[in-house]
Parts: sequence; structure tokens; C-alpha cells
Amino acid sequence: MDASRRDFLMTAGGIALAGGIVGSSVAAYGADSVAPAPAGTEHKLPELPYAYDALEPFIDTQTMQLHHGKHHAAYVAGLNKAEAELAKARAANDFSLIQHWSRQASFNGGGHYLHSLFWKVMAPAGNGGGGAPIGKLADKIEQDFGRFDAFKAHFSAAAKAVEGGGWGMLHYRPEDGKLLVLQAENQQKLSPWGTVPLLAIDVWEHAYYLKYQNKRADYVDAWWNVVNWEQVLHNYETQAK
Ligand code: MN3
Repeated sequence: MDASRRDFLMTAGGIALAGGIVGSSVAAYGADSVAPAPAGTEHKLPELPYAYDALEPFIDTQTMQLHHGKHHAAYVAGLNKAEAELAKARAANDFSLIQHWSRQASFNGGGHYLHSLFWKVMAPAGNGGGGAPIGKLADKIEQDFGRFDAFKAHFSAAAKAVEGGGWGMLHYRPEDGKLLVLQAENQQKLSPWGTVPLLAIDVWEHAYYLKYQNKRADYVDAWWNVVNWEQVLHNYETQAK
């Protein structure tokens, strides 16, 4: 549809709506305007960069299987569903469920994004995982947090204190080039605009309960053994140019 035709239909629809004579979206827009929605992005579950048992003993195999194969997969499916429903809503000009699908897109989109980051910032202990920050990131952490131990204590405390399901995170803020320790509740709440996650730990119970039960603090403390600092450095260098 060209722009003038679309403008005409939008105007006609607007007039019809204003006049209160619209029985359906088809009536407002004309039957020929209810076209299939443009194809959206098909989000896919990324493969783990290691085997399910690679993070043992700190993160157990069954937790990894369920977390990646079931939980993350469900966020991907939920995001695809939400975006498809929003496209359908536009095509039909029926926004009666806009609140629901907007929330679903945010929640599942946040889940897909953060889990994709989470898998990448971990590696088998002693084989890419553990140790301390390296390179420019090590310098930057000292600059912004005083020393690595202070950063680690801050990050761990934030992760342990998240209320309900959520995340402990390190973000980079391009505006002033600062690193920030933040929390996220669920998959998407409490993070400010304009900052980029570099490192994240999932502290939803599904991330640790099989092995650690209610002892989230033990899981957070153990998790440092599998942090892939090479990847976190890469994430930082990608953002801080
Ligand atoms: Mn999770």
C-alpha cells in the first residue's frame, strides 16, 4: 500500500471512529486493508556454548538442562507469541489486549535477552571460568569500584537481595562511561534506560533450587567460579569504544 492510500485510510478510519459508527476494524479500514502482518523477527533459543554438565559442580547438570531447555525456551516462545499477537492487533486494528501483550513482550523479551547473556558470561571453572577480571575491564573495575573485592561484595549483595525472581547485574553507562551494579526484578524491572548489561547472574529459584535449595547466597558465592571474564571484557570493549 502506498503512503497516500494509507493516509487516506487512516483519515477515513479516524473520521469513522470519531463519528462512532464503527462496528469493526474491517468497517473502519476497508476489507482490503486487513492484510497479513509483516513478518517479525523469529527469535531462537541459542545453543549453550558448552555441555550441560560443564559448570559442575557449581551449577548442576539437571538445573542447566531445565533452565536452558525449558525456561529459556519458554521465554523465546513467549516473545515470539507476543510479537505475533501485537502484529495481529495492528493488522486488525484491535488493541483490546494491548496491556497484556505489551507486558508479555517485555517480560519474555527481557528473559530471552538476559538468559542469552547469562550463558555466555559463564564457562567451566578453571577452563575459562573463575579468577578475576582481566585487561581494560580490570582497570575499569578498580577505577569505578575501588578494587575488585569491593565490586564483588557489592555485586554479590545486590544479587542476594533481589526480591523474588530476578537478576544481579553489571551495566555500562555510555553517557559517562561508568560501570553500575544493578538489580532486575523478574526479567525487566528496576534497570534504568540507556545502560547496557555486561554481566548477569540469574537469581530466580529455577537457577539454583535443585542444588542449593533456599540458600541463594551459597549459589551466588559459588557462581564466581564460573564467570567468564574474557567474555565480560569483550562485552565491555564492545560498548566502551
Ligand atoms: Mn532463568
